Amino acid sequence: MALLPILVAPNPILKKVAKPVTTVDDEIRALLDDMLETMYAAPGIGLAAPQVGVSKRVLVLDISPVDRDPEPLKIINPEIITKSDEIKVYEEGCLSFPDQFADVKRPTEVSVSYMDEQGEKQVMHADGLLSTCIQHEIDHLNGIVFVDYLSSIKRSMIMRKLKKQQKLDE
Ligand code: K1U
Ligand code: ZN
Repeated sequence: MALLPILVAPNPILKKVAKPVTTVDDEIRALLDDMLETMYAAPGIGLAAPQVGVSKRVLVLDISPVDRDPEPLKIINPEIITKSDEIKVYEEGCLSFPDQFADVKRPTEVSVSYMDEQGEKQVMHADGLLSTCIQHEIDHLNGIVFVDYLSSIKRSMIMRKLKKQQKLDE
């Protein structure tokens, strides 16, 4: 297993539409394991492959509380098949936008089809934080980041803060 570097915005890979996985093989399973290790170390509750520079439709999640057993989810080629009409607001963060948070409106519940690490088709129904997180991660696979939902003023403020921080880190 390996810790992978997480890309920070602005980075063109974060704006690309990721490619579907055609074969679930050991390379994809190793990527999923490395992504989970990277997510736990960050720490985060989700991570999409483009965030580690891999433009493939792969993501990992674990929303279990820190004092409980881990409940990792490894998700390949996810597709949202139903969305609730009800919308909720959640203050989101993103590992590619360190220390930046903003309210984002999304459907309260979604159903998602995907392949697991054995290449078996699965369907999950998600509500609460799992719903927010999986929608956020699927957005990453489509080149969409949470600041895309904000007003241009709020987005510019966040991008300015990130660039300032990156200069200080250089
Ligand atoms: O995609 C990412 O960058 C991961 C992101 C997922 C996410 C968080 C909140 C709402 C939607 C999607 C994160 O994990 S940010 C870090 C975070 O939220 C967190 C970190 C440690 C403990 C609990 C939460
Ligand atoms: Zn993110």
